Amino acid sequence: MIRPASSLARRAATASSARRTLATTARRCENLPKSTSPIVSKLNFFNSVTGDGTQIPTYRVLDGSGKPLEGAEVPEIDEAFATRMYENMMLLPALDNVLYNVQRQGKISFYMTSYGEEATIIGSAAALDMEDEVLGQYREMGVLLWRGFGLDNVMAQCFGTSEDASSKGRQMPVHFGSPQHHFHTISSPLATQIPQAAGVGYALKRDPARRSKHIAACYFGEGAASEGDFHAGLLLASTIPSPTLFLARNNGFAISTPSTEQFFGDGIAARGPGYGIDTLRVDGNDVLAVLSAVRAARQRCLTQGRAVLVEAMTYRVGHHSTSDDSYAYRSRGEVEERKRVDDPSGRFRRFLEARGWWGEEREKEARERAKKGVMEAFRRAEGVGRGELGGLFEDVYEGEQPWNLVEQREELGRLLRKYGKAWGPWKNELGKFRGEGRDVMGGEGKSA
Ligand SMILES: Cc1ncc(C[n+]2csc(CCOP(=O)(O)OP(=O)(O)O)c2C)c(N)n1
Ligand SMILES: [Mg+2]
Repeated sequence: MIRPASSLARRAATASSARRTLATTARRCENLPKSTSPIVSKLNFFNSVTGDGTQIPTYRVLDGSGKPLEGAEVPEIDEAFATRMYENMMLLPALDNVLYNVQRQGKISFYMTSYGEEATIIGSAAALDMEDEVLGQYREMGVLLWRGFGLDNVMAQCFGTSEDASSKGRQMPVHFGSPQHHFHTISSPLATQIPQAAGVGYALKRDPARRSKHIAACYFGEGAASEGDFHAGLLLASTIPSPTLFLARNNGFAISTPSTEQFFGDGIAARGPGYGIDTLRVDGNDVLAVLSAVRAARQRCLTQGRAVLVEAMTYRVGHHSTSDDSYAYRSRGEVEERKRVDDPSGRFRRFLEARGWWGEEREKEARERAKKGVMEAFRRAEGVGRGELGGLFEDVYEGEQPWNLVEQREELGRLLRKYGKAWGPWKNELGKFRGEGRDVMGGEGKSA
């Protein structure tokens, strides 16, 4: 029987629609909701980012003797840039030597050194744009030095003098901050800078004047990465994409806790892919590898408008801070051995010498210049003194002072009138302030 053409077409259409329905059902059976995960029939647990159980590799340019590895691409640097990096790496320990001892003499209350981490800090600072927003943890003074903050500002902050541009002498030492240098003020509670950085990165992306030009660069230790804020920050930057570079300084310790007790997985880098974040592990004692890694990571942040995680592997040679004696939990031998086998400055110096960019004469001259500059700044800061005591209550809020601060200021005044001259430690402290606290005590500081 010959069917009319229209009926044939109808049947063909019905058959094709049935095929489509079948195919859709089959796809639904194979695939998972909201996922394109391939289906497998083998039960296979996994616990490795690399897929084959090996550790995430570490990117390196220079070997231990400062020679480029075979096949390694030496980043583009000229003599002036390279020697500037080296001189900044040299300035850090010159400052650390003096400020550590100054704290020991009781002239400042606290200090933290960067010994051993010079390559991570200076290499990354040199890779950033001077106007990238930096959110540090506390061991990143070198970023400010690289940006031209200057020794006088370092000393003013650590001594808490009236010239302290970071916080008018009202913060703990090493809690630097400088809007002019795009360096957000350090805060002591660990990891708070990490979600803040995701927000700063997002603000940069929303600002037409800075979009695709600047990134937020966030430094933190591997210890801080155990805080909830680390996870909050990375998730935030991953789901609300922003040009944020997360730079983990894995220096082996969170005060006395060795990194072996801080995580069971493959360091901090292993966590990046969990958040869908491009990640790289770099030898943090190889300044050229850090320079290349951070330059590339920064570029990736800008072109993709997304976060990147870099884990720099290094070693904290100094004690955690002046409140710590690390020989209570690690041997002197271990520290000496690390210094001997891998001194980041020595490694870079050998590279510079091989290029004919550095030598004994320049080394001596630069060392003397660094030491002299630090000593001069130290002596200057020692003579400056603090601002008015009442400044303690200012600038927290704009406009009228809230009632609770007014009450606290009055209470301090009452206590100082009573004990300020009678109790040695307070008398001593008051003497350091301009006006010796009279602005808070009122009148002549008579006893109550
Ligand atoms: C929320 C919070 N918990 C604890 C501390 C005390 N604390 C200060 S530094 C530190 C160790 C941090 O180690 P890491 O992040 O690895 O940085 P590193 O000192 O090694 O540079 C701890 C536990 C703190 N400041 N804030
Ligand atoms: Mg650490």
